[in-house]
Order: sequence, then C-alpha cells, then structure tokens
Amino acid sequence: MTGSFAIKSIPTSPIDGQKTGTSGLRKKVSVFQQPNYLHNWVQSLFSSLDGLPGSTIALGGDGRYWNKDAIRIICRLAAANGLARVKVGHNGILCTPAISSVIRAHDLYGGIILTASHNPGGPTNDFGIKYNVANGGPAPETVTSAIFKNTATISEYNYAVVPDADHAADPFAAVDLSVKGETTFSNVDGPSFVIEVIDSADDYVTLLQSMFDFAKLKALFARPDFSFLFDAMNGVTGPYGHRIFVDLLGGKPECVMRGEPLEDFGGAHPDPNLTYAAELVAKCDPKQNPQAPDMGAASDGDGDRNMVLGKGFFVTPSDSVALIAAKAKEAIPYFKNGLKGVARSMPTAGALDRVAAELGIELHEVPTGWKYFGNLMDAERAQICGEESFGTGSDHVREKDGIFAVLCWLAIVAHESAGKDALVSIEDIVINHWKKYGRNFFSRYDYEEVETKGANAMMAHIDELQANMNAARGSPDEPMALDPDFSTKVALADNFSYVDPIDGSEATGQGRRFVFTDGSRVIFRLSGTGSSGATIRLYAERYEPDENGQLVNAQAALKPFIELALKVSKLEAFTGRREPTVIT
Ligand code: VG1
Ligand code: CO
Repeated sequence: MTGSFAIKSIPTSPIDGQKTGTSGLRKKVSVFQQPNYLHNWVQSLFSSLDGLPGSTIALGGDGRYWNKDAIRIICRLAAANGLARVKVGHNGILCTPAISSVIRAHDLYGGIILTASHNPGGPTNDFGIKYNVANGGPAPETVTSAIFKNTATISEYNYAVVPDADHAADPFAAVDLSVKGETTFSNVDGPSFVIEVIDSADDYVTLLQSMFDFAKLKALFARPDFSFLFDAMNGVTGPYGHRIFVDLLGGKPECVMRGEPLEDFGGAHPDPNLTYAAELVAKCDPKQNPQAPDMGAASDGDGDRNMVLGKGFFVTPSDSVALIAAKAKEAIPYFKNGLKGVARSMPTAGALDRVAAELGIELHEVPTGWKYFGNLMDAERAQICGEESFGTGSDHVREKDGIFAVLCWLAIVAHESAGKDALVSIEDIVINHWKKYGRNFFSRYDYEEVETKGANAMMAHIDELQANMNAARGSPDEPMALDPDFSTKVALADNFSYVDPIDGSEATGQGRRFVFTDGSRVIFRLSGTGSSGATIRLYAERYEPDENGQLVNAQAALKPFIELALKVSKLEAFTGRREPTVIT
C-alpha cells in the first residue's frame, strides 16, 4: 500500500507541565488526549534533535489504552519532520527492553516508547511517552530539558496531511499495524516516508539467545523436580514470555499466567511487587498452594521490571542484582569474561557493593532512574546494574530488562543444580549468599497519591533537620544524634548528588539520606513517575554480617529504623497517612 501526503505547519500554543519525570512524561490519558498535547511534546522533541531528517527511529509501546492512536499521530509528525522511516512494533507493541534492542541492532537514530510502565492503564488511568537515544537508553537530562524548554515556547508543529488536491482516503489512518511489512508514503513536498511494521520480539529474542545457554535452561525445564510460573500481569510481556518460556524452553503453556496484553491490564496495577502481584505470591507459597512452583517471576506493564520468587521466598531486587553479579561469570555465558564494574541506584541496598569488593571491580552509585546507567555502560564501566524498584539489567541493552533478569535466575538455578540429584532451591542460593557476604535487610514504604503540599512540607522539614544536624556538628566526622532516644548515631545527613564520571554532568537533590555509623540507612525521596499528587518513598536498610541474625523477617529487622524515620520526619502529621500504600 502507498499514499501521499503534504507537510502542513499547524499553529499551536505551549501547554504547561510537559516536563519529563524519572522516566518520561506520564499523565492521565485524558490529559494526553487534549488537543495538541501529544503533538506539542513530540514536535518539541523533534525540534531539539540534530540531524533528524532522513533518519530512522523505532516506535512502540506497552499496548495500553490509546497506544495505537498515539502511534498514528507520532508517525504523521515524524513524516512531516523529515524522518525517512519509523519502525513500529507489530500491533504497536514493543516492550521497553525490546525497543532498546531494536535501536541498537539497527543503529537507529533513537526511539519513542509509549508507556507509563507499572502505572494502571485504561481510559481513566495513565499514558506515557519517553524518548531513547542512539545507544538505546533513555534520553539524558540534557535532552529532556531541551524538550521541556521547547514545550514552553512552541508555536507550531509540522504535520503530515492529505494533499489538498488529493481526494483519496487518508493513508496514515489506513496503515494496518497488525500486518508486518512496509508502507511507503510519497511526499508532495519532499522525500518519501516509510512505516515499517516489524516483529515485536525477533531482535530482542535473538539477542537473549546469544547471551544464555538455552539448551541448559531447557534441560532445567525438563527436570521433573523443577517447575516455573511467570506472571505477565496482562502487560506487554505475555507474548514474549510465551515465546521464550514455552516455545523455546519447553515450559507448559500454563507457565505463563495473565499472558494476554490488555489495554487496561485487566484493571490491575501492573507492578511486580508483593502487593500488586499478590496472586502470584500466593501461588508460590506452599502453605497456600501445595503445587507451588520452584520459581515464580513477574514483570511490569512495559516489561522492564521483574520480581523473582522461590517457593514461599521473596528475593529482594537489591539481593537479586548482587547475586546475579556474583554468579555472572560462572552461570551466564554473556558474562564469561567476567565483569569490569557494576552499578546500583542510591536507594538500592548495598549487597552489590560487597560483591564488587570481593570481585575487585568498580561499584557506582547513581541517582534513581535507569538513564544514569547509560554512560557507565557505554564506557564499559558497568556491565550489570540494578535498582531496588525491581529493575535489573545489563549492557546488552540500555534499559532494565525483566525477562533478562528472569533468565539470569533460571541460569543460576540451572548452574547450581546441574549434576545434582535434587534441585538447589532459590532460598538456599540466597541464604548461602548471605552467609558469605552478609545480609542487607531492605524495605521500602510507598505513600502513594499524597497531597503535594503536605509532601513538600515534609521534605522541607527534613531539609531543615539535616541542616541543623550538620550545623551543630563540631567536625565533619563527628557522629550526629538524630533522636535523643536512638543510640545509633548518624555519620552523614545530606541530599544525594551525583556527578557523572563520563560527561561530568551533575544531578542534585536526588534523595535525603541519613547514613548511620554502622552503615544502616534511612532515605526519603519523592517519586518522579506519578501522574497525580505526590508519592513519598521511604527506604530503610541495615547490614547484618552475623549468620545467626540473618534469618529474621526484614520488617522486624528494620523496625527500629523505620519507626525512627516516621518519628523524625513527622510523616503522619504532614500527610495524614498512618500506613503506607505499598510495603516492599
Ligand atoms: C520509579 C523507581 C525508579 C525507576 C522508575 C522507572 O521512579 O523508583 O527506580 O527507575 O520508577 O521505572 P520514582 O521516581 O517513581 O521513584 V519504570 O518500570 O516506571 O520505567
Ligand atoms: Co516499567
């Protein structure tokens, strides 16, 4: 099919609040559907990029409500801004790590991802858009702030329309995203434009196959003492999970639950954690389900997050990345030459630091958000990265990757159990890791959709508290008391800032932290991914080197620190919240 178009410049005016958050622009669908809302942002993006004419980008999303409409709008803007080609995922779908792999595999100019990740979808919920650069990773701050600047001054956008003299049907509206292949549009004003509908999984699955020993993983699936369950949470990973776990590894079709991508994720919150993936957690608990699988896993709406469970056992994301790094060389062919460095986000517990120290490699601590890992990966200074927010990944792409993390754990279980009569459980693997390295107890409390005013006032109160503590200090290494009733003193009270070691860019105000003299930490941050109100995140960590103290429940182990954090922050007084929405 072909058609022709003309380029029209359409007048518009700036719309407030189009600032990129931790990971793209996320707003309610109704906000995105306002006249010119998406057009303004995408034109502002294109206007901020150099050398765009004649280039190719990838485009796809997590399949949430309004995904396909947005794709058509973006294709018109792309055509009218002189792009030569847009590679669109089949049916408009590309999971976040897959789009990163498409950009890298074909040396594309960049890509646009339509997702609000783990935020709920549907007409009354969230939509989102994010731009990724040529390395396949989220646009750095320099690009996102240029986009934001343009949104404040935009006066027109370029749009592909049916030529005046042409009474033919609109060719853009007629493109069938369910048919793979190319559609060429001739341009009455210049060079032609192509929409290419590509397979959503081919490049990505080929990449994963090159990284892992699929024959060995297949042998694990064939063991009578191993069973596996993957929860796609009605997000984008269902078809990918089916292709990998069922078609390639020989799992039973039932090993993928909630495998059908739905525009509203079945009304659920597609966030793989103990609260929102409760159904999977219950299925993996032998007390509730005698047939509990040996390994359970889940992924979020756009496929970049993961949760890993053993039989009745939860692997914290901070432990998960540490363990993957510890076992990488022996268990995962992609890492067979060893690691040069690893990285974690600041609030992520320090289990990874201990592995890095043991391996004698670099450890980087970056602000929250995957974009901060990109430069380190490009410079080969971090091969494995992780965030406490269920994000794990490596330098095979420049996004976190849910299915990659699940394959890492399958590889670890396969490796540990190879040649043994009985399967080595995930619980045993983690407990043995703690014995060797010590355990970093970690928990995060989320207070979602708190009133913005109260949340900001609480953060200002913490700033004041920190300033007073630091001012009262006699010398920079004198321990500080946070509370008269709490004997452990504080060694550091600050708001985290980071200077990128590669390009020297600086990020400030990335989270208020109290680091105690024994290494324990309490951290407060405001989320940058919500679409309304404010979400407060409270992170707590404590290190336990003694094997005898490692097997207690994390909540019990962290209780004194969490109580202290709630007391000194006056969270309840500022927000009216007694309980968090989610505890991880
Ligand atoms: C959250 C997480 C952060 C993650 C981000 C995007 O950000 O804390 O670690 O990188 O979501 O993940 P915030 O600002 O809400 O704390 V995803 O899966 O939404 O792309
Ligand atoms: Co996500």
